[in-house]
Amino acid sequence: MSISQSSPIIIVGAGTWGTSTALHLARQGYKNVTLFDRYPVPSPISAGNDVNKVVSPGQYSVDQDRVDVNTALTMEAMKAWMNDPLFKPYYHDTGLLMSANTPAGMQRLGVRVRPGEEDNVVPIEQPEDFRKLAPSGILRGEFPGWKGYLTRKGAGWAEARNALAAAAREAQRLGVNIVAGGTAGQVVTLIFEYNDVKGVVTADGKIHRAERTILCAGAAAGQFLDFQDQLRPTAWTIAHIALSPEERKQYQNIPVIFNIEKGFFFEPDQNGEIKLCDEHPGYTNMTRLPDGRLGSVPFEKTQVPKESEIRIRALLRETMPQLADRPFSFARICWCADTADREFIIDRHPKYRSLVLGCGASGRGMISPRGVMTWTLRKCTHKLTISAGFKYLPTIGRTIIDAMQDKISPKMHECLKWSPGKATSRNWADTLGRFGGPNKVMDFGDVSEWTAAPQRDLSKL
Ligand code: FAD
Ligand code: FSA
Repeated sequence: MSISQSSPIIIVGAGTWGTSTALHLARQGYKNVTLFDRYPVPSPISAGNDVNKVVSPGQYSVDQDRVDVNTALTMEAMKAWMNDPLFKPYYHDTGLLMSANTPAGMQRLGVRVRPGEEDNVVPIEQPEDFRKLAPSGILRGEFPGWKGYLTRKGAGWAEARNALAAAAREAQRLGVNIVAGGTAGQVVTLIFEYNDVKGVVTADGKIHRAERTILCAGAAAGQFLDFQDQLRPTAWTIAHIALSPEERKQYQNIPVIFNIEKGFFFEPDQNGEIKLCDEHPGYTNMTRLPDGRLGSVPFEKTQVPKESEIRIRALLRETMPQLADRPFSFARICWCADTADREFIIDRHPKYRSLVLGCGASGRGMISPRGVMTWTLRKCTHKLTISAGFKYLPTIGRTIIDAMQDKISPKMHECLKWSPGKATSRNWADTLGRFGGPNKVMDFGDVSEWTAAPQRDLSKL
């Protein structure tokens, strides 16, 4: 049954993708949209509730159809970060350094830059070239074995939480009903009826019926629907260190420094803190589920494993050793949902046709060893290997609505469709092509020691 602009539509999850969907529904004139979240926006458990996120036109596949789909999605998002008045204020075009330091990492990075032929993408191979990426004395490290390339313009970072909150405010201004926080916002179940989904029930016992229900619950999506092992909640690790007011100015205007085997960091945020992540294949929390199956179950924690702290400090020792022993001012684990091939799931459910899925937003990336591919950008050939879910905040909602309206192109549908076949006999420990740490998926069940960074109310940052 087709819907009209006044049909009731419910979105579960006011995180990155749910908020984007609400915004685009409102922009397209839909008048009866309700966005539910367990927490007030920005939710402390949203992966997008973070000071900053990398924004870049990353390419990640060897398959031409996927390259085309990714190009369409990333170009649309990049254009919006640079031109949409709602998002433009939150985008910082600082440039992005992508690097690695072992032969395997470098092969995955696939850098094939011919110096001098492309002014915007330049190889960075010597320690002094890395050090020159920031004002003198900031990147003081030895960068041992690091090699990579700098994209000078057209890549950088976004003020993640601020952009997410702005998108939610704009959706609300355009008429979206946001029910966030408390029992009224917490969805406990979808309403399964006549082989379809007809809305949601919230923790206050209320029944909310809808003609379309859009599931954008990030790492929690598997609580509402049997994804047949398509989603693996997986967590990564974030820490902040605080700079003095004098240091803040000195550390500004540096590109995002990203090593796909060690981690990444950004220039200081508006509070004068530097955010750092150690890179690794992720942490699961494998648990026996009530139905007897094994699954990774997300939980909240504003600390990181001590082993993650050690990795973050190792990253600092190689890059900014002067900060390597500084205490963390904040730390948190951050959950995403990885599909078996790291592709997104944006589709109408094949059985429950009124249910639309905007799921699996973990970083897309090259998963197979044959993924050593170079591609040509003007005269220079190179490849970026990551294309994760936050950067699509300004535009992904439009694609999710296309799926809802059956307007998605066949090529895009093929790429993003509900595909339990890809998850048959899924290996939960698959690194999915990621590097870093022990080069294997870790499990929180094996973690005995955590940091003791100061606690902070994440919704008030
Ligand atoms: P979320 O933003 O997590 O939203 C899910 C929402 O569902 C939350 O608001 C939650 O409160 C809500 N919810 C959960 N349960 C319920 C319930 N029962 N009822 C109602 N609501 C509920 N991407 C990039 O592009 N660049 C980066 O640099 C980058 N860095 C990252 C670093 C880390 C450490 C991590 C973990 C991810 C990173 N990502 C990055 C990926 C990106 O953050 C995610 O892909 C994206 O934010 C996921 O969006 P989402 O809407 O699917 O999930
Ligand atoms: O350029 C990007 O999209 C960065 S994604 C950051 C990250 O932490 C990954 O490095 C990690 O592997 C995971 O996908 C979560 O996001």
